[in-house]
Amino acid sequence: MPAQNTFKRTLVTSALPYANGHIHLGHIAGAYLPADIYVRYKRLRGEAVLYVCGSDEYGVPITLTALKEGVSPTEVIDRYHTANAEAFGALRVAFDIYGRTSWPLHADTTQAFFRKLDEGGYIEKQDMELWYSEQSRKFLPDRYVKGTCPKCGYDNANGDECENCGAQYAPKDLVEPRANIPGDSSRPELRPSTHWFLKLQEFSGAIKTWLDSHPEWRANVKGIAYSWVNDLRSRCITRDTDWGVPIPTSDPGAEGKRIYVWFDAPIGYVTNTRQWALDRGLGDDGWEVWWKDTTSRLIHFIGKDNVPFHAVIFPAMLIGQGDYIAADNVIGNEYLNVFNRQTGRAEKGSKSRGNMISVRWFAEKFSSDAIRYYLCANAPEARDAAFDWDEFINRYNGELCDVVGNFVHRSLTMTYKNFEGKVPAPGALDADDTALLESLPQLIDAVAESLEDFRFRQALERFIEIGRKANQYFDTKAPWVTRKTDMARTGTTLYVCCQVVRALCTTMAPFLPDGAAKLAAILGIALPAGGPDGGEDAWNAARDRLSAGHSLQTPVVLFPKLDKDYIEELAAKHAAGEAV
Ligand code: B3M
Ligand code: ZN
Repeated sequence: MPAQNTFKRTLVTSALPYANGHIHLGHIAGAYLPADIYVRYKRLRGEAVLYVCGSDEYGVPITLTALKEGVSPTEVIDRYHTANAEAFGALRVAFDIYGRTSWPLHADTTQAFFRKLDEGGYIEKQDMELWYSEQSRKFLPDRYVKGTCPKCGYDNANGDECENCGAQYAPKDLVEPRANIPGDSSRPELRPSTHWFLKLQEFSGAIKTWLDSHPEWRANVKGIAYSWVNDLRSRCITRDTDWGVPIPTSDPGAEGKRIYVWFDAPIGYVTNTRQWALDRGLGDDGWEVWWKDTTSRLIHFIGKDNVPFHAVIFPAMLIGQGDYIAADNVIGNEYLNVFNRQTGRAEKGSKSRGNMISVRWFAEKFSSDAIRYYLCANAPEARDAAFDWDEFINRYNGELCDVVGNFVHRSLTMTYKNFEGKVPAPGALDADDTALLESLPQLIDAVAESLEDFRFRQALERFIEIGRKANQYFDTKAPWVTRKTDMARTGTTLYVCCQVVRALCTTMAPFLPDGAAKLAAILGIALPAGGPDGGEDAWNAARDRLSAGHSLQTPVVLFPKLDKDYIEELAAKHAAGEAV
């Protein structure tokens, strides 16, 4: 068995998506599906796991969307918060709470963080020169100003960072600046403004020690984190805007300014834990054990663009609080691009290209299991992956349906029809029977080992491998032939098959919760969902045997095959930009 950790509870977070648009498949493959699989697995093991997420509702992404649509920021966040919560539900991504950073409780948590850092001497004020639009009469933070990158010459660079080359620079270094507000592309001017800065350099040593203590992290996350930690400097944590958490100070200079969204957003994990504890009647302090007790383990699941915030900046903010635990792992995933059939190449999913596939569009057309299967089998773990319609149907039909689904179905229907709906009594076991039965614990452990290591693609491959072995056995034993001549032999074969089906039921549960629930109902076995309190280890029960005579319910097809024509029809709609 893989070594079980000594922690008493695990707090899992997935990045808080901005409530300014519909989440798409790239989001799911990166920060949500792997986390949900991990949470489901750990809970099956009986471990106490809390899974928090929510909408990120402040900052320029929200106000810019509101301006473009001609509605208020509140209307934007209300619409997308609800839509995205539903989209996660459709894919069975099961958070314990899906909170909101617009909650008053969140302003309270964020301001407490700010004050504590201020008291610790970690916050300073600095005078800056920022772009100001005379036409709109406002400062132009972040994406409100565009221009030419001072490093690479890219002409659509943001106010303080370039998406093309990754450079970060002072806003005043942006070349040929222009306002980026609907109806205003005027040339802005530099004006002085005073802002609050977090002195990140004060945390260099502590962050480095913490990173050094985690050699097991994924290389992509460590690489980015170390590249930051050697060059930490004060970072602006306020903005000229009226959409954000108010700065907790009576300083008149704070007027017209709010806390920067990337300061408050990760604190949303804490707020949402607080709200969850309150909802559960655990009192005002019920959340603290998850964030402050050293027997708790914190794991962040994110996309790679969020690594600096989760592996350097937020950890610094936590260290500055004095009594918080540090994350035990940060699982940063690469990107899920989109394969373009016309060009034969993968391209970045982008709003302007209209090539993104929203969850709400996709989940109306396919089962959660089909979607989860493909996105996990093709997860962008070590490198970018691409959504490809042909691969989607081929892998789902060819692997999940043909290997696991087919084995389960033929085993259960033959048993059901020939043995009065009961697990048959086995006769003497031959070498094939024994080999398959005895290999099961190792095969189940292999899946667990991959899951413990956050290797979700490998875990799913190992799960399919159980189905492959079982199919080979089924074909060798040919029960549809022996049925005509040797019912005793057929009963033994199907007895063995039923045990494999039983093992598959539990091992599929983290990946394919709907299929697992259907199968558990047919087999009449319990698959406890577990939760933040923990419980019994039901994963281990995957190796339990169904006894001879155990009754089955009528088998149903767990994973219906996808139709090629339907896929073509939808691929055409996607190419026409209708999947957003
Ligand atoms: N909303 C960025 C994003 O959606 C941001 C993540 C916040 S996690 C605390 O990629
Ligand atoms: Zn650049």
